[in-house]
Amino acid sequence: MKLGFGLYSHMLDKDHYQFARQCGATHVVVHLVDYFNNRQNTDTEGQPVGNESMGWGNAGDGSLWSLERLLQIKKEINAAGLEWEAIENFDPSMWYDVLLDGPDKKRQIELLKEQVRIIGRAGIPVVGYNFSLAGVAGRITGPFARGGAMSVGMAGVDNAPVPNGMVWNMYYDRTPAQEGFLPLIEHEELWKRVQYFLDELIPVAEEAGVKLAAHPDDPPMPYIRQTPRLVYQPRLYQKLLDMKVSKSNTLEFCLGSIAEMQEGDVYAATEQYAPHIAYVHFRNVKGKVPDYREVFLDEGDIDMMKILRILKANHFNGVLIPDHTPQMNCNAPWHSGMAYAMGYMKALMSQL
Ligand SMILES: [Mn+2]
Repeated sequence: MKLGFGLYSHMLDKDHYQFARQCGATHVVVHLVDYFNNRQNTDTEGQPVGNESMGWGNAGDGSLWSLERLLQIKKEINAAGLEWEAIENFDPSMWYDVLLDGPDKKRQIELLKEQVRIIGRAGIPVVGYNFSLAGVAGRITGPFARGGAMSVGMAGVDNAPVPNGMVWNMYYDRTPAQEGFLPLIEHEELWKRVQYFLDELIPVAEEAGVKLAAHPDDPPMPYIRQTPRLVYQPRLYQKLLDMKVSKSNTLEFCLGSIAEMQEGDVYAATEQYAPHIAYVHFRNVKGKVPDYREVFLDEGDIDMMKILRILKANHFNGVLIPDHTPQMNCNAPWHSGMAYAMGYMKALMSQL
């Protein structure tokens, strides 16, 4: 197994690469979507939360990430002694009508195919995605972790409808043709949409030597903001795998989201899905939806060492990243929280 580090788009610079390396990372997972809308000082924000009306702000302009741009970033990552393992998430502006079954779906799925080919040519082995209408929404921030460390959690379900022009918790269109909200659909319709996505994209990913890796729902409720969710119980990951059997149909295995699910258990899920995991979000929580808190790795419900042993016994050899972590009281809340998580992970991994 390899220790990795996740970097948001505004962190793609030498200092952050060196910080990751100093924490012991050998690999990085990179977000190219800007959830922070170009804000520079985000050390106190840690992870995007947003609110109902703004979400995470504006999506991109629909253009693809070019080969030149990816190769330039890769060069800088490699210069810091790191490998680029994955890109995490497509920009909503690239595929909103694939998610929404809208009129531009066919053109956008071709764009995604081209993006996957470019990612393959850049030699990046994995692209993570989250097939979700509401996205990561409906969470709250507070002093929920040990010592009052700021973290994220959930206290009840957010039922505010999603405005037109927004999907995946970002705006792809600020002035949509129609005011109002996303039409209500059921789970069956969402599964039809993901089937189309997999049928079209997986063969291209196979050819490009890229794995598509699905993140489960965060938070894992059957509905958020009046939209159905896809993978909100551990068993639904199997349904996703069965829809398109391929070495490119894989999982971005988020331990926190899986532990938050109301059914199943995180150890059985790790055992079951280990052969299909592209990379792991290694984080801990207390509680389950609709009432849970993100906490430090060593104070949550999950026995993290037990997870590592299960992964090892199942020959998982991929990358683990901390995903999110509580923030610590100092001038660098995000950095200190991450450094704590990385040190803890490195120590656990050395005991395997
Ligand atoms: Mn995650």
